[in-house]
Amino acid sequence: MTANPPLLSRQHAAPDLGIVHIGLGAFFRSFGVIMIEEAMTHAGGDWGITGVSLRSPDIRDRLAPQGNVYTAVERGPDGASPRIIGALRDVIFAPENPGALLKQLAEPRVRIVSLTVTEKGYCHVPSTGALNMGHPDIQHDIDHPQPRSAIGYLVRALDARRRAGHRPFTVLSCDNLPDNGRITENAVIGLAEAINPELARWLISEGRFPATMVDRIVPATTAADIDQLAVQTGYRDHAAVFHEPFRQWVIEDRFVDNARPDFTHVAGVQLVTEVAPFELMKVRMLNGTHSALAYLGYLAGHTTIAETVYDPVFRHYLQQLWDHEIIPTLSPPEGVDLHHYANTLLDRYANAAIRHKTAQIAMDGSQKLPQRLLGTIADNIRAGRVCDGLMLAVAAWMRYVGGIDEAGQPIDVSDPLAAHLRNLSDSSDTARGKVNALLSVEQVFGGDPDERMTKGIGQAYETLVQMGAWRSCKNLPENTT
Ligand code: CS2
Repeated sequence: MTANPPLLSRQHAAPDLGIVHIGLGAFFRSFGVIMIEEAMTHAGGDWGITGVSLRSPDIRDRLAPQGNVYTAVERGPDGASPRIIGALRDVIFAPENPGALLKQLAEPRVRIVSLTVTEKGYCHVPSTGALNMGHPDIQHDIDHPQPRSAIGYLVRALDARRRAGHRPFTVLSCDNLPDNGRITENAVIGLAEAINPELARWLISEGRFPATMVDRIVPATTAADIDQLAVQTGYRDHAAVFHEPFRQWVIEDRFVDNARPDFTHVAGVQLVTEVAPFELMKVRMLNGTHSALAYLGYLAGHTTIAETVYDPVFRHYLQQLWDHEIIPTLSPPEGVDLHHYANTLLDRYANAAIRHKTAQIAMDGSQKLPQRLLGTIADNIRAGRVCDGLMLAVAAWMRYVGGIDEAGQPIDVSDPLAAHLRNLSDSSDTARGKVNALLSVEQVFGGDPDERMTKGIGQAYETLVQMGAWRSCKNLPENTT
């Protein structure tokens, strides 16, 4: 790999360290790093970022030869605009040197530790939100001072700060989980209690875990993206990211000692006292329909979300979901018109410059379904509303995790429960048998799935088997509730 010094280089000296970010994927490099950099440009402050990868050295190896500078390319319907980002100072691959990461996290100048570790990174039970004490990484982290999980790093580093008489850092979850602040707080305090109850007490009184809602569509970078950028700019950026123009970051303004970047002049950031209505809106309206389109679109042979919504059958299905099955379950955040929000989402999905793969969104469904689809279904059932479209989406997930597509080809299912889900699906030859087996997964569906849900998903699954995803959507009765 060659660095390209004159073209791809830091325009200013790297800012001093203020934030450690765990889970340095394409999303945070397209989102938080950019907005934090803008905050420093407008208002100053030492909020330089150390990025951390827990699972692979790949991004560290791509960024290091470039001095941790990278290009973020905004792709809109009218073209692509690249921009060089310099707020990242350093990248640590944690398993290589856990001690170095713990040391950095314990430094008092680190005032915020932000996280994008995906749903499964919280080691919680998706159907309840509680820390999964039986999770192998949590078990490991209780017994070993050098952690494996993000939660383990937070707890050990917070303990080091407490022992040294320092203030805790704010833990800022930026994952798509409703009440992500509370889930993070439960996980951190749950593990702290198992390690040292005194630490847990300190965190209950001094720790801060603000909730956030994050939103920007960022597909995984491909080799073709990097080639295309090289043609446009004349340099090869091995860590480039490609994102849509839209961005929204709603943050609960509750930081340790009020220490945070000044976001006053940063477009798309809202500091609020209550994130929950924004998060529920986003997780159900955006992520819920994303998952529905991912499973159904994939089964129907569509590769990207844009392709799926260009298909009139899926576009109609999507509109039905919003109008009749999702919006009726929500209370809009102040000043937001949910139908207008849905129109904006449709424009974003239809942005063909963003090749967001259905297979990418389909990943980790067992961790995503409860907050994206199942809560909405439960609310509809409680209110006596029909929600056949959402049931069809869950049935499509069940088809997907069964591992064979409509043409009889294998599906590469990526999910922490993939093997278990496949076994359950294979445990019966009948549609109903498969559905019932999958509904027994407590982590996803809770203890006792509602009878109407069982029936609805069962019927939807049979329809999917008989007529395939496209015709199942086409034949879905108009929802008039
Ligand atoms: C997507 C999200 O991959 C997925 O599951 O639904 O990454 C989605 O693109 C973002 O949440 C948009 O903000």
